[in-house]
Amino acid sequence: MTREGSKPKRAIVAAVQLPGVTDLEFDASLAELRQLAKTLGFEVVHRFTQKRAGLDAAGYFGVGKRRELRAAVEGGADLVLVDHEISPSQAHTLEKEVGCEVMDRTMVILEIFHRHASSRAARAQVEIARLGYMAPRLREAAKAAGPKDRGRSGTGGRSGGESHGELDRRKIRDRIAELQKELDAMKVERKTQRARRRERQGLARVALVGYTNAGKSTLMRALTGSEALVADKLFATLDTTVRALHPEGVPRVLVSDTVGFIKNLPHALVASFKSTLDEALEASLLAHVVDASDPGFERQLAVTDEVLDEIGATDVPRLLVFNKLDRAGDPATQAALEASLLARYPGCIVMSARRPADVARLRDTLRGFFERDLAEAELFLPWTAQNLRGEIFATCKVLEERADAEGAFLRVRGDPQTVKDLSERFALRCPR
Ligand SMILES: Nc1nc2c(ncn2[C@@H]2O[C@H](COP(=O)(O)OP(=O)(O)O)[C@@H](O)[C@H]2O)c(=O)[nH]1
Ligand SMILES: [Mg+2]
Repeated sequence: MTREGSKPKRAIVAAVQLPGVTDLEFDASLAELRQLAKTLGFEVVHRFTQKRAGLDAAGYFGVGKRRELRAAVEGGADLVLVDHEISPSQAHTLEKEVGCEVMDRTMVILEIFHRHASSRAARAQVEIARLGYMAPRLREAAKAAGPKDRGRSGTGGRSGGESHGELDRRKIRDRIAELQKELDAMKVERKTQRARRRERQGLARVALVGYTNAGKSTLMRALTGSEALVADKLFATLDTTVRALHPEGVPRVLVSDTVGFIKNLPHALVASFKSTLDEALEASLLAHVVDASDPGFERQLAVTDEVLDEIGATDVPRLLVFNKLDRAGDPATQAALEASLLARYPGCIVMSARRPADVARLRDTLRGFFERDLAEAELFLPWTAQNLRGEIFATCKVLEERADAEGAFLRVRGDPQTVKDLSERFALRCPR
């Protein structure tokens, strides 16, 4: 329903500020929702807030405020994003009164996870969360619409029919049970997956991980330069962006942008969030991007590390990238922060995505990581075995080629295992 068309949907981010919530927390949460909206390709046109002692039971905002919101929507918006999880009846009332689709925070996050779920397990896990979210909403839609009517359009009461409320609920229960069974069965497959992962270790892949708003997508664009997506079948991803480091070198380094960590993640979505991080396990290097200008960055860093360990990424090397240094105060403050980060996190990078020289430094570091492990060798390919030429060119970079009466000499560079295998098969002279 929220797929990007030619024109982005215009969204209003809206929230009630409850008494216990400080301005700082409130603003941070809304800023995060705004960022999530951008992730989905929406254009955020307006921010709409109200201080209240509690959420209005009928329609989230108070009656007067709902009228104001309607005016704001009529001023030019296609949907309203609410920064709480609201009840189905609150959503229903709001949609009716403001005159456009309403998505709550949970719905927004589910949509992002849905787009990022690349493995079969992740897709099943996200679908379970979606169904769990939808079940009470269908019930509500059935109640509100009466027996003959259709459910509300927004969150997906899709099937018609007389007793669809009851029927759909049973279908949802069955489907969740079915998916759960599939997930259990997949656990058995984990071993094969791990083997497959090892197989791919020869490939140079970096996954950008970290909190939403840390600057992952910005860095991805800056590092890869081109807008062209790499259709890498080995990644088997659907919506995730995979691009090659630009300009390309040897080996070709692929960068992928993973789903961001969310500060305000509803508990029911934790499992599906972790499952969408699966793709990080396929990388040979995790570039952990941290917003150094965020006062809470240390806690975020710790949480990210914890979750990466939990999903089994313990043995994937990590590079800590502290970003947004330019936002961390005046030049003296920035310099002090940089020095302290370098001292506390040896080997880390401190940078700003806004500074091209910093981006170039990051690119070199990433490249260096993969070049470090390359091996070189000279192969001899007799004229009688020219049919194997294609294989060599496909697995290695051929640096130099010369020929004599018996065959061709190829100087190649590639990952050590490939080069070793080739060296054993083609009478060679290995340097060193
Ligand atoms: N000042 C500053 N802003 C940045 C930097 N990197 C990213 N941003 C901004 O931070 C916001 C979030 O960036 P984005 O790449 O979408 O974050 P993601 O959620 O991690 O993908 C955007 O408005 C970026 O323009 C940086 O180094 N300095
Ligand atoms: Mg992003």
